[in-house]
Amino acid sequence: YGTEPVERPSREDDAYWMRLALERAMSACGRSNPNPTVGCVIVKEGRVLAEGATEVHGGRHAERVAIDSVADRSRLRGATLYVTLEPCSHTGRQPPCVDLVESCGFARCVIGLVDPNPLVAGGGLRRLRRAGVELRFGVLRDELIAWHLPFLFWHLASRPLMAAKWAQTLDGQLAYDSGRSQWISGPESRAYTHWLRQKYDAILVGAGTVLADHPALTVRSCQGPHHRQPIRLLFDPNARILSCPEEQWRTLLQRTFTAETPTVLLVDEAALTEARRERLQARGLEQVHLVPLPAGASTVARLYAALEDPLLAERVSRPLHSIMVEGGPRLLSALAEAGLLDLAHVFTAPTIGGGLRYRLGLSAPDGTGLRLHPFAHARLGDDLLTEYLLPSTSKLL
Ligand code: AOF
Ligand code: ZN
Repeated sequence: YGTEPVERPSREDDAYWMRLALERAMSACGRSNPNPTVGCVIVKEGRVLAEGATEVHGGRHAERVAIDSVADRSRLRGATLYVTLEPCSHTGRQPPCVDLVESCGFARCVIGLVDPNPLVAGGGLRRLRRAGVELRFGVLRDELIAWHLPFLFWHLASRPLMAAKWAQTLDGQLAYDSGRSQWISGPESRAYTHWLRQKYDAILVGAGTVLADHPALTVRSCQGPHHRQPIRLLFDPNARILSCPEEQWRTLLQRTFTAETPTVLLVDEAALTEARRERLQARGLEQVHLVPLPAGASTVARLYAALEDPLLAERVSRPLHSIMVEGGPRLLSALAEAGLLDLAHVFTAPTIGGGLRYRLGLSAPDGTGLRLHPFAHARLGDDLLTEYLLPSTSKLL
């Protein structure tokens, strides 16, 4: 994840230690949502004294986790604290980190990003500066923005972040003409996708993808501990899923409606015939929620209104601050065209599909194409991963 540096920084560089703090945060991916998953390392004389990442929502912040792990606090005097986000200066579920940081006598604090939470918003930086701590700010800025984007976006745009994820062939197909899409990218890309899923509060797919792939949409087969499963959101205005053949229905029950995480069916009220409702009710599936789409100007506007509705968050017992859309091309194109995509994770596999059916079908308004801002590149096995911000997202930051 993040941009591969041209020259790997050395241990004398702040970037080296900040990357370690970021890696610490990444190993706790999704654990603290909707709190940002912050990473922290404390370094003295070229060695790591302590490290930490934010605990589950309401738990200790990264700085406190790191500092608490050092029994003899006097060892922290003169050390450098690296933290991906400004230490907080407010009392929330946790006391202000800045009080604790100030009391340790650090010689320097290297801070990644300003916390956009209006309760903090530079307050932590100002406190440390006043206390005479040497500060450095902005190290690894782009990578930290990418990492903390769901949290930043929630404060800057006041709406959930919509991130697209798709795998494509070299000639831009999101599925082969047979409709198969699962095997375009390789195992490394799939492992990365699974890891990434826990960062987002929910995964959204359209009925076409559900009926073609019967996806599980869960976090599995990635390295390290898994912190949580995203909610599954199935967008199915015409209730096609509820009227599929019996054999397919049984497959869906086994794969897509499993009890490990809630599944939400977003359906048009008018398409909800008694028979379709009953099919769901007959099974007593507590983890499956039927949510009618509210009124709106277009289908995607209605979808978005449903996602923003606090009632949905209540049903699934989780705020939905960030959503990853895992295709297919029709849903992705409709969202992009409506200006409702903010970020894209794109895997390109070394395969030529040669077909035409499953491509993004965007009509950019002025015929010049929609230009995205790439912020990270990586090689994953034989695939290339590029991560892009949509133009409206770059403007916010
Ligand atoms: C930090 N370090 O590791 C995190 C911070 O309710 P609370 O007390 O948990 O506060 C949540 C807010 O604290 C959150 O909205 C964000 O502004 C900041 N998160 N701050 O110093 C951390 N996760
Ligand atoms: Zn804090």
